[in-house]
This record gives sequence, C-alpha cells and structure tokens, in this order.
Amino acid sequence: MGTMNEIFETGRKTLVDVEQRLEMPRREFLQFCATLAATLGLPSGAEAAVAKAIEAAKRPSVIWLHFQECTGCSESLLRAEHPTLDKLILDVISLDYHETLMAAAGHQAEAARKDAMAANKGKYVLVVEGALPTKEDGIYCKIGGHTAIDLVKECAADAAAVIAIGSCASWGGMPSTGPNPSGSSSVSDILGKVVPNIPGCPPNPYNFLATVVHFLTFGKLPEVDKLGRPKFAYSRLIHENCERRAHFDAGRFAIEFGDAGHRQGYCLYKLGCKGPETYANCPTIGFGDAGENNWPVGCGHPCIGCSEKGVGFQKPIHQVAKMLNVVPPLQYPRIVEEQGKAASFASAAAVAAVAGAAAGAAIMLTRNLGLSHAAEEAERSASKPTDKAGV
Ligand code: FSX
Ligand code: SF4
Ligand code: F3S
Repeated sequence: MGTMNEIFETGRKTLVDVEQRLEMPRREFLQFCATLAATLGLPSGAEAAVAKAIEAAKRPSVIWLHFQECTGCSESLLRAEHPTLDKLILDVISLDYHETLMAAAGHQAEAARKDAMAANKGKYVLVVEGALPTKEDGIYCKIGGHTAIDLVKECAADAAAVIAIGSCASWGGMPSTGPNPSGSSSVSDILGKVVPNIPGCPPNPYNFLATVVHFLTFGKLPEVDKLGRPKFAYSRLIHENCERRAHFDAGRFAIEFGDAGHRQGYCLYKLGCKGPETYANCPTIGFGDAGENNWPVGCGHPCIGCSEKGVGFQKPIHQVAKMLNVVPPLQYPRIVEEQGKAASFASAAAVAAVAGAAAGAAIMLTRNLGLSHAAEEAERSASKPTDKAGV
C-alpha cells in the first residue's frame, strides 16, 4: 500500500483551479465540502481540510466491480447532485473501470482494468458492488471468464483500499434472500477481513462520497463499527432521528396505507417500519437532493431495513420491528404539525435531544404501545368506519 504522498500528488492547486476544473462556483464547491464534512461528523471548520484535500489531491484511480446486484448503487450515485457524477469522475476520482459507465467492452474492458491496476499498483481504490456467489465454485457470476471470487481477490491484492458498496456487497443483500440458492456472500467474507461497508439498497451516495473524501482528506478510511460500517453514518438507529418519532412517542400510528393517520404523517411502526432496528442516517441526510421528506419514511413507506443485515430482505416487510436501544422521551412532545408543515427536521432533532435523556424507559414504551393498542381496539369495537384512525 502506498503512503499518502505516493497515493496523492500534493502539488497545491488553488480554489480558482478547482472552480475551473469543476465548472462549479467556488461558493458551491465550499458548500459541497461543508456538506461532506458535516456528513462525516467532523467539527466545524473541517470543511477547509476537505476542500484542501480535494484541491490538492491527484485523482485516485478507482476500479469498480459489479457482481450480483441491480446496479442501483451506481444509479444512486448518479443521482448525487453535489457534485454530479461526471464532475466527480473528472475531478475527485478517476473511475478507470466501471462496467456500466465505461465505453469499452469485452477485451478492451479487461485491458482497461489490467492497465489501471498495473499503473496504480498499491494506490487504487477498489469498490465492489454486488454479492459474490460461492456455490459450485462461484460459477453463477463470471466476468471475462473469471469468477467474482477470483476477480475480487485479484483486484484487492494491490488496492490501497477496498470499499463494499450496497447491502449485497456488505452482507449478501437481496441475492442472499431465502434459501440463498447461489450462496451469495459478502466482500468481507470472501477476503477474510473486514472492509468498509456502505450498506443500503441502494446506499446513500453521500455516505460513499464522504468515505472517499475522508480517504482523500486523511489518507485513511473512516472509523467503522464491528460490521464494517462507517460510524459517521451508521451509529444511530433510524428511529432516533425520524421526523415521525413524536407520533410514535404519542401513540399515533398509521394503521393502513391511506388512512387518516397515514395521510397526517403518523408513525409507520404498525405498517412494519424497521426504523427501530435499523442503523442508518437516512432521515438526517435524505436521498436524491429532492427536497424535504426525500427518504422512504418521509415519503410514507415504512423503512424495510434495507441497510440492516438480518432485517432487510429477511423479515417480512409488514412484520412489526424489534425495538432496539429505544429511549422514549421524558415527556411527551407537543404534536400539532401535520406532515410537510413547519418543524420536521428541527422538531425531530429537538425530540431526539429530549429522548436521549430518558432512562429505563423501555417499560414506558411498552406501556405506550399497549395503551395505543388498547385505544385502537376500543375504537375498532366502537366503530363504524371513521376518518380518525390511530388517534
Ligand atoms: Fe442494487 Fe447495488 Fe441493492 Fe445490491 O445496490 S440497489 S440490489 S444493495 O448491490 O445494485
Ligand atoms: Fe419513524 Fe418508523 Fe420509528 Fe415510526 S417506527 S418513528 S416511522 S422510524
Ligand atoms: Fe433503507 Fe430504511 Fe433507509 S428502507 S433507505 S434503511 S429508511
């Protein structure tokens, strides 16, 4: 593995150079750096170091392999607007091999991979998208006559860093569902060591970009948890930061899709939301730069736990979640806003801050749920059809 100076040419370039190369106004570039620094959980002021690293760094060569997957990870990256992928390719990384995006095919593509590996030996970043089939000696996924297992081992041998992108590469994901007919396995299992995993189906592109930029800025990959997930992105349960959390705490649930509770943005727990047992930063950073509520729960669908091993594609979508580490608030928050009005993220953050202080509250939580169940039962037995579900 090369040293930081070997990997990156540290000849200083100015912000003006970056502005010209990226065709991005300086202010926007600095905002992008600040966003990534915030995503990484770096202290205020760190955006300067991020900006400096991007200005100064020679683009690291990236080899991107695809195995058992749907290419959603790459699609997700293509939807990142700050910067758009073309700018990313041209300036932040040098994407030398990517089966979906490269123009070359067949022998030319194989040659491009070999050339990039030889020219950047010990310096390139290997990104793996997709699971690796292990049954029947890996014959269920072959590229250029090589099995996925052989390819990942060959490419990882001389890489400066290996990153597994998506749930498939991280823990088997969708291809490993059910009886796992092809023995779909993770990059870590095949390489026999923990590599940084960016799970999600698809994963959030900013978590990938932030991981790469951390590598550019500090010369090493970010700190990861026991499952290889960068802590900056996967250390909190979705339920802790969800904008619907106040409704959960107050026992207000959508019971059916389209009912009054659902339309008013109530908690989706009873529709099977796996936010309480899924670690990811979806509610805090959103997807696709499409404005507010741009994540599954924000759009009205329960989280299916796509980023969580043993949850996504393993548990039935509408089975209620197991409650993990959930600490309800000291007092009930005021609930007056309807979805899309006023507070959303700010109130979610405030609720999370209050919630973080309570202790021993699993009992309260159970009681709350019990009460809400009882209230629903009472309402149902009294019922004629009503427009006030979950209240
Ligand atoms: Fe698809 Fe990627 Fe899911 Fe897997 O994302 S979005 S099936 S995690 O490997 O292409
Ligand atoms: Fe949000 Fe789901 Fe938790 Fe409800 S159960 S607060 S919708 S994460
Ligand atoms: Fe996946 Fe749940 Fe986030 S379904 S995208 S982990 S909200």
